[in-house]
Amino acid sequence: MTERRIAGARLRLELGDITRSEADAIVNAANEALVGGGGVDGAIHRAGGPAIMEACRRIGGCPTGSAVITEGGALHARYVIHAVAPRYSGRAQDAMLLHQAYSSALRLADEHALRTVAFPSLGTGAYGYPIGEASQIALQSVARHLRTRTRLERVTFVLFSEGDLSVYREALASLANR
Ligand code: AR6
Repeated sequence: MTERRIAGARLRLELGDITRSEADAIVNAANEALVGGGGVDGAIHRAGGPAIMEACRRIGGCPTGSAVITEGGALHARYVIHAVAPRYSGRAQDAMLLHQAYSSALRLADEHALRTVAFPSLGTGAYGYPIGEASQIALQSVARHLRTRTRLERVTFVLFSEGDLSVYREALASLANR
């Protein structure tokens, strides 16, 4: 576990399975149709049960770079925040859309007065975002949010492999103080 304090809150990195997180909300790497899929999305729906998919169906969809919130079903987390990263294309807009996916999720967490939220590495699985660049965008987006007026006390990235964790550790170490 690695941690850094940012404006009184904690930004933490850990290795594990996000479905077991005890945060108030876990973030899902969803698709625009909110229909479920593989990766972390599949794992969250399997662990959380059908109520989450029913809520997604009622919402109907979520454009790339935005996020929606549902109940957490059978998960320990009270909520799931479904955020949609871009499919990596190599174009300049990818970075902006990935940043927006993180900031939309964080805004929803604040709107629901949540204190703790856990993220996976959005976009770096099926959607192909190179993890070196994605990890910097992810941590910068969270750090920027924590420096605003926020109720969040802890944001945790739950990384799924030692390799991913070490990339995020490097990005955290090089995160500027302001
Ligand atoms: N806990 C934490 N991280 C996980 C877990 C888990 N249980 N399982 C996988 N990861 P991906 P994307 C990591 O593909 O790239 C889905 O089909 C994984 O190793 O889940 O945003 C959706 O329905 C990787 O580092 O999300 C969409 O269609 C990271 O989570 C599409 O994939 C993200 O990989 C979204 O693709």
